Amino acid sequence: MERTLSIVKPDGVKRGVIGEVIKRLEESQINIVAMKMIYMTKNQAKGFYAVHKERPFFGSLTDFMSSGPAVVMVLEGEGVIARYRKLMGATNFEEAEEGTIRRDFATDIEKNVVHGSDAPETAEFEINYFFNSFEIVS
Ligand code: 3AN
Repeated sequence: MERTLSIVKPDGVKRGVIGEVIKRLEESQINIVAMKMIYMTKNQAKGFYAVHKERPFFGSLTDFMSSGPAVVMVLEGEGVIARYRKLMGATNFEEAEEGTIRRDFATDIEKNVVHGSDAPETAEFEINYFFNSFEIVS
């Protein structure tokens, strides 16, 4: 059974699409096994995105991710990493398929509404970054 970390980013929370993201997860029969609202500090955002620390957009990305509340969720199911990434759509919303979350709601390559882990190893790191085992139901 695979797990992945989902984030409704600060732009998604501000624009009122938490419910829309959850609705799409439920419609796709993706199980939510943990969920909470967080407000990351700049340092917490830097730790979360440490893999991108050499990228030119790192400063701006971590400013954005610490600019307001976000909702973090753990999703569970067979092939859930790929299934959730398909629901999200491409990083650049202009290239995302019709009907995906980013195509429908993103306004910017950086402010792209949602995050989803891209592999089992990153999922494990990202889930442990925000949740302890008692916060995840099975
Ligand atoms: P994804 O979230 O689709 O897996 P990553 O992991 O390549 O994309 O990038 C992490 C985050 O960094 C993206 N969600 C987006 O917010 C931001 N980002 C990625 N590429 C760019 C870019 N070229 N310019 C600005 N921000 C970017």
